[in-house]
Amino acid sequence: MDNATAVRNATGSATAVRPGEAPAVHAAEIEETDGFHLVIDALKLNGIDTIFAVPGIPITDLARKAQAAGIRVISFRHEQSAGYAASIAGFLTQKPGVCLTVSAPGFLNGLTALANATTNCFPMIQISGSSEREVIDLQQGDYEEMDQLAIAKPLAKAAFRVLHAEDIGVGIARAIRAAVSGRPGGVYLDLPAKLFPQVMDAATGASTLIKVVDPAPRQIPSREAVDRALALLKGAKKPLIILGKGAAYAQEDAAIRALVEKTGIPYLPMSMAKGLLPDTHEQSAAAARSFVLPEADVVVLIGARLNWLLSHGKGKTWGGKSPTAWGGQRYIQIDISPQEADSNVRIDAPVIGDIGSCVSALLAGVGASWPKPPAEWLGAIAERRNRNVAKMAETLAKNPTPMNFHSALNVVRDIVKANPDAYFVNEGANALDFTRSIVDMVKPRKRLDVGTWGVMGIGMGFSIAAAVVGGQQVIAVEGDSAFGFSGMEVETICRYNLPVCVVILNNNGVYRGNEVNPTGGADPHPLGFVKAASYEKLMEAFGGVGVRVTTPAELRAAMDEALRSKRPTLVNALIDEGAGTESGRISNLNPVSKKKS
Ligand code: FYN
Ligand code: ADP
Repeated sequence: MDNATAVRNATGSATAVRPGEAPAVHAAEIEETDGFHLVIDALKLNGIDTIFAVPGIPITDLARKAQAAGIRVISFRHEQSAGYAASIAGFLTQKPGVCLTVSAPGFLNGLTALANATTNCFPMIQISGSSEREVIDLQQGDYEEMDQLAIAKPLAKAAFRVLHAEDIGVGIARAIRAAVSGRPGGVYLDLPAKLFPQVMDAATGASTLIKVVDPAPRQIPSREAVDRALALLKGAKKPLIILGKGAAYAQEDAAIRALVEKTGIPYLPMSMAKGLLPDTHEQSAAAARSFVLPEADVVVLIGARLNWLLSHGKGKTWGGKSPTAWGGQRYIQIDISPQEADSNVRIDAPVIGDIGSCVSALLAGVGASWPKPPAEWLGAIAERRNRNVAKMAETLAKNPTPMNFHSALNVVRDIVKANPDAYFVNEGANALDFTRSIVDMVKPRKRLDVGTWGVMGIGMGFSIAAAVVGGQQVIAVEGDSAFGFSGMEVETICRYNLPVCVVILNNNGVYRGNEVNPTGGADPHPLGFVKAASYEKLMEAFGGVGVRVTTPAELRAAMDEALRSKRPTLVNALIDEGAGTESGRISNLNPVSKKKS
């Protein structure tokens, strides 16, 4: 049918319409719909009420009409931020976050976020417009020509393309199921430009839409798996529970807390699982992390993978410390993905199912006679924890000039403690690592950070999404380098008047800002930025509040006012440019040449 689009009239017979041509109107047609409206109706039918977008060819009118239809359309300055926003909205709500991008370059900009969502197990759908299939496939040089589906496939949990309006309902249903069922992930949905103006009668169109029933069905673990796990756990002398962001995602907070408390087992939260139980909980072993990991004999992983963040269960260490041999632990792993077990070391007792069902099944086997962990184990952890906490308190009490990470974060710690409902976004290297151990979280799913990849650039996208779908104040603590990746989105924050307080820990560079060009040449050092840059003016440029601070007292006053006023605020906290180590706590991953340059 050469360069034409099949459309259907009220009788269901197909006619051909060339691009730009209005479809023939038949007297019998009462009401028509088109591809634009079918996409919107399918999303709405499935409870998708927000889209994170960067409008342009060919999805401009989709964004416009989605807003007109009552979907909240949050329009960004760059697709990567829109994608990060969608992915964290998915994490917070268990509904796929939807990101809308234009073809080729916009698609590629969003793809980093889609890949990051897949890596982090966040449910997200990137819907991208694309160019003419026929021209792309013959590589004839179309506007923004790219075989987007092929490129997205290896980076997404699933990828689909819809060519005909009558398939939109199925396409969106498949995308939703793929994003949220089993292990959640990023899904790509390719919608070529020619799909949107395809017309069909409204009643037929409506009948093609699918409301997905039970999109993330419970998966019940087998009795044998649960019994095997309980038997292993019961015999443990040094048990440890590790809570990962899968546990936070599952929204089974009460069951998880009951399991931890009824067994009396110490637990370690991974970064985004902080607050699942309050960090102040007496069973938290966070402040004894490097002690409990090698020492534990039976480890229960709940929604956490034995990846690099847990040194693959093999005891590689970080931060230049001498290698601590660990390994030989026995593992119980609760996960929805049956393929996760044995990915790094042997898993003795995999418990496969959704976290709620698995934890409840284990809990049912933990009666009043359940043996509490041996006192020596708990005592050794308490001793190590108390020592680390006391050392930390000493460091935080100092008030050096200039301000450093610790004296600034001491203020942030107090303010987060006083505002437990606020979302807390965090990225950087030192700005991430210091903050993670200094700032306690007391509520689940409040701490949102760089996740599995340690990705920089999530800051403003995550902040915007948290404010939009969470409806709460957001505090974002950013390294000055990290902020640069998404800084332009402060315009978006101001445009939507969101209660976001960005705090930049500004030490003039990547890791720190005091290195100089060894050649003595005019170029700055590759890790250095403009000294004492006025980031606060960026927020002022768009009508928000910008504050420049150099002392903890000024930082406290600025943050207090931001949270009181709820206005978009950027606090530029100038700290010691020599503060900060290479790559923060993971310097072992950053090879350094021994040869003098
Ligand atoms: C933790 N700690 C504490 C507390 N909480 N001390 C006192 N009080 C409290 N509340 C201690 C903890 O016991 C550790 O000391 C130390 O602080 C650090 O804790 P952390 O951060 O939990 O542990 P660690 O070893 O750094 O964790 C490893 C890691 C982590 C890989 C999981 O570094 C991480 O999540 N890194 C992400 C890095 C990243 O993605 N960066 C972005 C790219 S940056 P000890 O027990 O004495 O060791 C590009 O360059
Ligand atoms: P962390 O980085 O915090 O350790 P990971 O992202 O490595 O966490 O691990 C999350 C794990 O949680 C993944 O293996 C994923 O399959 C699992 N998961 C996610 N949602 C659920 C769920 N509802 N039930 C069970 N497991 C889940």
